[in-house]
Amino acid sequence: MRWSRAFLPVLKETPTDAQIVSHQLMLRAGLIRQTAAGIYAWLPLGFRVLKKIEQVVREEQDRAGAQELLMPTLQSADLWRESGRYDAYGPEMLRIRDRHEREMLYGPTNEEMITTLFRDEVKSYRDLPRTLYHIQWKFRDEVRPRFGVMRGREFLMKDAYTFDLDEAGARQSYYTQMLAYLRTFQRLGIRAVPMKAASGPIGGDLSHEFIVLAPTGESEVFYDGAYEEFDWNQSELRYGDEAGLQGLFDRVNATYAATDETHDLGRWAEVPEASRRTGRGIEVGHIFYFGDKYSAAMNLKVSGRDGSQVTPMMGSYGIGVSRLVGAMIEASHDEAGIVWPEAIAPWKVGIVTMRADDDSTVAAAEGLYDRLRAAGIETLYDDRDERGGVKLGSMDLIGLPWQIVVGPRGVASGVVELKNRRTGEREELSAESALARLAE
Ligand code: 5CA
Repeated sequence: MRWSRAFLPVLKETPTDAQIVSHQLMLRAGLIRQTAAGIYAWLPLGFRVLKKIEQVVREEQDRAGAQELLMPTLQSADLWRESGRYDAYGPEMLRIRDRHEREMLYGPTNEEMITTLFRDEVKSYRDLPRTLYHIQWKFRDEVRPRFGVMRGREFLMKDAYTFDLDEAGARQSYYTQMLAYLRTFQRLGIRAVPMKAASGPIGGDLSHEFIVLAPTGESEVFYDGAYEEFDWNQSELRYGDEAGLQGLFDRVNATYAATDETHDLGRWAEVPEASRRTGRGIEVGHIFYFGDKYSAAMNLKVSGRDGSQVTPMMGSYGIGVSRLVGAMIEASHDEAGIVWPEAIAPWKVGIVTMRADDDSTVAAAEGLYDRLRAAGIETLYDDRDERGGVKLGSMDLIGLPWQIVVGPRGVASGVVELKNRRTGEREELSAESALARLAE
């Protein structure tokens, strides 16, 4: 992408209406613009990041055996009357009437819809277990939307739903999603610690929140530093291996982690002092097992092995995909701007020409841009007619992992400068070597 043709509105000043650094940076670096309270448009740069996060979430769900579908954002009120949640949900639910005076709502979550979809098609124990998910916009009319996409009213969620014949099966499904979550966050390059949660309005007795450490987080957290050592991609952890997954769950339960709501001073005292970690955190995911709460209320039954009627056991599993964009910036930025991990960077490399009025500099930068693109490397080329210093500042602000700075002096001696955004390390090398390095 050429910056001169891009819709990439960066701001020099920090917007005064944004209180936390991720919100400030998302506005300054041109990721989002607010269109109504708690509702945001995703500009091209923000949208690229959102799609990349979504894709990592999708790939890890698929790897764990979940199947993607897509349910609508608008739902019928009748669906929610069946479960009894239409009245229980309260003012967070955005209620709408269509032209025929039918009561509708903008979905805050999809337990009811998935339960009826499943109920209407599935007849036998052979149809279980199943895990279905979608990545779709939700609406919750939060009293105080704040911190940008962190607590929005409209937000993007991955929500998965599991159906099993019995509680033992449902627990395995729960453990499977737990592992998928740990792998998803590890791949995104963030440390998200699973913490036992009070299960809230969704109900159920088995529930964990996944918390990313960040000083601006809404909840206070306490956890064992052992979480910093775990590698959730180790090959011994395999989907389908019941004993292995049980072991994973036992290990998570045995390794202390809690929010202020569930903090247990007795267990905390047993964590070796050197290993105690405290801080604040952002909830990026939440998983729930709720048994037959929806299947019983909505009359979902299948015939069991012995011909009897069985009510499937269910769980639901959410990841705040749009919230993750903010959470990742909270976890990875410096004074100059955002520092994207490579896995989700909007582009891998940014090229900056220091002198847009110098023909040989421009020719070298153009050549490099063509070759990077030919090599399939995602590149943003800042070809704007701006001062070099301004362009370097913008490039730092938007946080691409690599920068190639092309200036007249270097071009004369056959080198460009390759800068690593995270470490700040710079190296002068030939364009060929820079290309080879980035293609690695
Ligand atoms: N039905 C369940 C699981 S699918 C559910 O809705 N869970 S939830 O309420 O915990 O939401 C799942 C995730 O969505 C949360 O962990 C959080 O990361 C994200 N989320 C919830 N509310 C908001 C909001 N107002 N703005 C941004 N993200 C949100």
